[in-house]
Amino acid sequence: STELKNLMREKYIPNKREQLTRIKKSSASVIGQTTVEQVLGGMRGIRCMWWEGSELDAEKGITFHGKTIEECNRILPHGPEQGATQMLPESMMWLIMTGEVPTEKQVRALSADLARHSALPRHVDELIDNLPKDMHPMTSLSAAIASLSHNSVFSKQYSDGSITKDKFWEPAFDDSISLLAKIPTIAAKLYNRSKGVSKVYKADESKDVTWNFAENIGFGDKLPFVEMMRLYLALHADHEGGNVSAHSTHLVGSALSDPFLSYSAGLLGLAGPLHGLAAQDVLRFILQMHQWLPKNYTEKDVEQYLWNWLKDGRVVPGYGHAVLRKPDPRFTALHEFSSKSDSISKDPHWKLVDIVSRVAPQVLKEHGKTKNPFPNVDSQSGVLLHHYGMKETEFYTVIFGISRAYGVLPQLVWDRALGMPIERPKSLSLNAIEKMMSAQ
Ligand code: AMX
Repeated sequence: STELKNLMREKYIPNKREQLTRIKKSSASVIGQTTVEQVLGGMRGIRCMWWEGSELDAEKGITFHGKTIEECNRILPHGPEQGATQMLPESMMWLIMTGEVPTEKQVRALSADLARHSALPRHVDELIDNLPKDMHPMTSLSAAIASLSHNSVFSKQYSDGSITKDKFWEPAFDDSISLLAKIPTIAAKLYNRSKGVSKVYKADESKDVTWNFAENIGFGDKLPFVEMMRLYLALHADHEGGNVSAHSTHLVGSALSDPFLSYSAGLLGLAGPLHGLAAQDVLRFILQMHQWLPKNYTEKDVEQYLWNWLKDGRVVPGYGHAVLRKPDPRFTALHEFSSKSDSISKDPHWKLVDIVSRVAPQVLKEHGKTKNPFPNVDSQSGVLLHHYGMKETEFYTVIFGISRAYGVLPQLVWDRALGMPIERPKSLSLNAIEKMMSAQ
């Protein structure tokens, strides 16, 4: 991470600061208007937030500094093994932070650095050991990440007054690297603990983060699992700034809470069923449906199941999106990966996911409520983990939580590098809204 930090200091930050100064000269320019519908409708479409690493288009889906998932997977450095074809989350993080594609050498050095910083302080180990074993792992993950704040370089330097505002990004960068290095250790400890396995995390500096994580949770000898996990972690990293996990991390960070506290908040948002928890809900939904369906079921049977589900007033997990109006390209990328794999494409649960992805959009269109009847990333992701033997559905959002850190922490570093202020949008009561409306 030393090279990345040096590049940030010498090249990227001065350039961006210059751009910001330029923009601020005409910052009274109007780029949008706010309607009452937006204020009461979850702030959809209000252009009021700065986010650098990725952009979400309703039709085309996510791009990372203008690059599609397919492009990223082609040009970003892959794993160190012969024949590895999937981008690494470390590579994606570099792209998100700098806007440039790292070299293989740069990524290997970053992976080694993350391995070096992967050990947990004793108090975090002890905290986890004292949590109820049946606590949801997202609650435990967030608590453990918050407790790393105890060792935050940012908090320490801020409170002893040893840094000035223009240098805030430096300890925020160090904390972010430390968090990225330790989150797989925490997740592995939680996973192993839930299975009654006690294991000290060992990270090999010649391997990437995903390989080390897989090794520590007992999947290390299966390259197909590692490759799937690399793709999974890289493509869940960032989805623009307005989603709950990204926005809450950014918001809490704007109060100069350190990266551990900020991301702990982001994880708590990810733990909601309308956001990241959908990953676990989908798999449970698919397993339940599979049990209910007759042995030689048809698309008609699936359709019937979906209607019964909707008539009970429930949402179909893994479908719909606040911004997207087309199938999620992250879904498509995972679907392509699966279709090319002989073993996944023969998995009866994956086959059902595939059939649902063709039947549900029609049903949801006819149901007439959701603005986007297409599959989102969560409708595909859990079944892949399940296929390779990770049957503990509660951990699916934890994997998502490892990934999201690669996208939102670079933004947090940028927030500090450009001296972004505390966020404080204007809120309105219904009375105030009515008054403003009648005055028009
Ligand atoms: N099944 C049934 N109904 C749905 C639906 C779905 N998959 N998606 C949306 N609807 C309903 C909404 O509940 C809402 O109904 P209401 O008017 O009675 O409250 C109506 O359709 C309009 O909603 P919308 O404008 O299309 O969606 P939104 O922007 O309010 O919410 C989302 C987006 C993702 C929360 C919603 O589509 C949903 O609940 N999907 C299922 C959960 C899910 O897959 N979440 C993961 C999203 C991706 C992620 O963050 N990881």
